Amino acid sequence: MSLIWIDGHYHDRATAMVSVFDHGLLYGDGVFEGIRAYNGRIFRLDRHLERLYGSAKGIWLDVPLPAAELGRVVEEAVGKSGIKDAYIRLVVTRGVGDLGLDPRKCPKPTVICIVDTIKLWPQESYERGLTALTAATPINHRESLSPRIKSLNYLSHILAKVEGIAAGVDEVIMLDSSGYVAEASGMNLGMVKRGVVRTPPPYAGILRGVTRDAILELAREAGYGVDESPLNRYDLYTADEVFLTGTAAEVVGVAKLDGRVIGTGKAGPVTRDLFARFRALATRGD
Ligand code: PXG
Repeated sequence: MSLIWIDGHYHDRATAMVSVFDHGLLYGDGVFEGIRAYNGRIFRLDRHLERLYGSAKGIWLDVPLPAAELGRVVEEAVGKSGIKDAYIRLVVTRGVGDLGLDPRKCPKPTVICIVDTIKLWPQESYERGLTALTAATPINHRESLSPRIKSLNYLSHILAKVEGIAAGVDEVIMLDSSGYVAEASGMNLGMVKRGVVRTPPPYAGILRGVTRDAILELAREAGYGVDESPLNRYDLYTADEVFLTGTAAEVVGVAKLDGRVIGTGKAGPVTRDLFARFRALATRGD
């Protein structure tokens, strides 16, 4: 079952509709967030709202209600849904306009909150680790559509994902147009070398993941070294461990990349430790 709030009204899956003139549909003109609730408690809602409003600002879109109010909508929708372990999708589109691009023709942004159940990778993926390849499709150039903006335009990530599907691997690693490692199709990337957790910095042109930030905090707390600096494929091939982080998957290891076995070829000890720490944090509710 899912519960959907659109501009102040609740719907179920069958009745939740938006106009074909909505610029979110016509042009991918909008922004979104993917959020999780653990046992009814929403994980880092403030961080997600901050990123949503930042993404909206980045595309010159005024969210028609303050962040605190939208936060209350999310809390209420999760409560009403009765779904304790929920996946929440917030979407703000430019709204209904005409068939031209001009955003000024869209007087009212559409605001959507979907509360649904969550589907995870099977347990064995966490133990075995994922297979991955480097996609030929680069991430969007950061001066074009900034990867910091979580926009409704996911085509480059989807095209990368399609490359992975065609090759029969679980995930793809995307590079920027200079060849530096950016992120996976819907997850951030980290690696471990000699006990140091390394990950590309946000300025490298990645989405600054809420899970990524939590993992870096947990890694520091646990006494691992943390290094945010650009990575290339050689760094990943020779890493002791490579892992991916995201709201849906949490923390998952990469066992094989571009045919190279990473480390011992299964989810490594630091990855498993960070996963356990993340689980404890998320279910504790901070
Ligand atoms: N990078 C990108 C490009 C993302 O879309 C992340 C990193 C991880 O960020 P968080 O804040 O979740 O730690 C995301 C996450 C999916 C899916 O199906 C993932 C995302 C959005 C939509 C779908 O895997 N976002």
